[in-house]
Amino acid sequence: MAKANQNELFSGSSKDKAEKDYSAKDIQVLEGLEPVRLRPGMYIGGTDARALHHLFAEVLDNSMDEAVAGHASRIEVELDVSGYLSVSDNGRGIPVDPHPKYKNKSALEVIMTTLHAGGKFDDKAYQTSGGLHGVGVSVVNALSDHLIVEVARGRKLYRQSFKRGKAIGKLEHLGDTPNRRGTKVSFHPDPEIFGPKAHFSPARLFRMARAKAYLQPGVEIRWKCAPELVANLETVPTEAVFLFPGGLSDFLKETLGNKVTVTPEIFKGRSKAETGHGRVEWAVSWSPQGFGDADSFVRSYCNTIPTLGGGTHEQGFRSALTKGLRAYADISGMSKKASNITPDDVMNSAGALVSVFLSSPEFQGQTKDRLSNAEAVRVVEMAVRDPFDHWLAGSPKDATKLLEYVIEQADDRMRRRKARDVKRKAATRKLRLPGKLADCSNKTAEGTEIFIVEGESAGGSAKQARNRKTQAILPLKGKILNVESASYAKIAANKEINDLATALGVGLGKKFNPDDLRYERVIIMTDADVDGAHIAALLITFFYRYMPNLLHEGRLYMAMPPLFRITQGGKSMYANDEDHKQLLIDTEFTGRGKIEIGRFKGLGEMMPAQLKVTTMNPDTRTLARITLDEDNLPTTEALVETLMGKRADLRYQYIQDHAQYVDDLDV
Ligand code: 28F
Repeated sequence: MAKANQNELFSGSSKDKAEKDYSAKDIQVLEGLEPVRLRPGMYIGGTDARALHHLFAEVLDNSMDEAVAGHASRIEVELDVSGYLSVSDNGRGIPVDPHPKYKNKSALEVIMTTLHAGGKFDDKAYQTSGGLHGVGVSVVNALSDHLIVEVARGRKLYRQSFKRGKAIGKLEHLGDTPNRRGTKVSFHPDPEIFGPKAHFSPARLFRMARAKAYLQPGVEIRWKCAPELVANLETVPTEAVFLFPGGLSDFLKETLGNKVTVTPEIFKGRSKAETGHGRVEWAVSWSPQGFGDADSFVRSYCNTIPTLGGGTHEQGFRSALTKGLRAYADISGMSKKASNITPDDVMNSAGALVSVFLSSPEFQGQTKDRLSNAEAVRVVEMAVRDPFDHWLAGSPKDATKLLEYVIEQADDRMRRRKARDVKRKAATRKLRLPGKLADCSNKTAEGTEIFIVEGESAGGSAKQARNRKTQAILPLKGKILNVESASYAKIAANKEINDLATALGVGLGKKFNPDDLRYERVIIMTDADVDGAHIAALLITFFYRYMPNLLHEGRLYMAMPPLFRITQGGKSMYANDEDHKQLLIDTEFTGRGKIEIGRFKGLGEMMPAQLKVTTMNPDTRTLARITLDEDNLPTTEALVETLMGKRADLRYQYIQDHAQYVDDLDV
């Protein structure tokens, strides 16, 4: 996209291509503003101080969009003594030509007075627009008892005033303005909406303006505030200029102050995609003393919008740092010591900032502040991983210091868990454990595992076959509740679920703490038939919903009991499935004599000794670990909902779409 250079922007002489061919025809007009005043909470999350400052964020985001799109280089923010807040930019100026559908209204008036108007849809210049995230300036207009917008465009100056979202007069043509371009919005929040005592907090506005400047290194943000409003605030000046060429790393340096950090240098960088979709910027440093009252912090943004709820961009960042450190451990001969480090260990004392730009951001959560685009995991991980590998390799001494520090975090965590285990193991002994649980005798969770076994008879065999020191057995009677389609009350009242949670030591509801797990591994052991598979699916759904850490940490397994026993003379072996059976017959039973093939109908049919050697003994068994595709969690989420949720129609459709891939359906 055309990027006017600095002086052109100031002199307003740049005839940006987009200015000519962009006009009112591109505005998708949807509806009036009445609903906004009736239910402001629906649009700005409430009418409290946070919501009041959201008005500022909305207007500022539109200026930032112009800057991110490369059309503006300066933004001014001014709070005057009467509580009017104005924001201006030196961008292209909101289009003012007549709107094709509303003949007697300008594009500007349509954008200011209709909801969702001015959606910057599919325009390259707006390919990473934060404004799309917001509800548009018309909401600000509706909730202001007075708003004035000035547009300098095509070397002409225009103005229009509004009262509670309604135009007070026509668009005014104020004549030539050869040296100015851009948009200025001055507004006064409506006391009818926010209450007579509501007022902007200079400190909050100051912080919001400064944060934006870090996020768009090229843009200069000027701050001005009436002296009366900051008289007793030492941290907020009456004037300031924010311009941070170093972007996020300036932000982090300022936050770090003179803290001691593990490595002398901040790990920072920005992706090659200088502007537009896929641009990533980051800065991270590790401080053992923490950051004020927190041990660590992560601040993330999408299109300069703060994502307080985190999201996929943070996931990609954590993943890149964790994988990078593990890889560094491998090449520096520390992989054994580093084998326990988790993303939490890496981030637990980190001060991290990550900013990503996406053309169509998706936000989730109550306050729409969690980024949910699955691609952001890859975009960020791809952008960060290589530079991190180089940063580590570039200063081996510091890299080793950082790795040792993170290993220490992991070791501390394991020690704390072990100490908790001993305490908990003792504590839960007093707990009413389900009678049918055959617990193991080891005092700590480390090295122990619990088998969740389908049916009483298999449970009996398993209790005989197990290693009493390290293996616990919890027989389940038939199928457990499908938690995906059950109410929480129903789940909490379900005996089987409660027995399961108590046996695992994690409790349910408020008492639920996945870290209280009484075993290192949980192994699902069901018959290798349709019912067994269903029970396994129900259990996996329960764990996915109520103990996701089990999956994230790779602690959930499926036992793999054999389907066949092959005997010839005195020799016998076990096969997991048809292919394995054929392979063994072709390779292990080539001698003469009759080959007997026995098929196991279920675990209960197995003698304890057979069950032990084929399925339970860690030295001879095969286990399938159940893991999550960390790069595609939203896909997993949708799949669990489809396969286990209430919507039978979705399941039906899924079966229709995938039936073609099933080859050996044993009905
Ligand atoms: C103080 C707040 O709102 N600045 C803005 C622009 C520029 C354009 C624009 C805005 C195009 C048609 C949707 C101009 N010329 N500051 C601001 N600057 N909106 S808001 O266009 C709106 C879109 O409808 C603009 C060419 N393209 C875009």
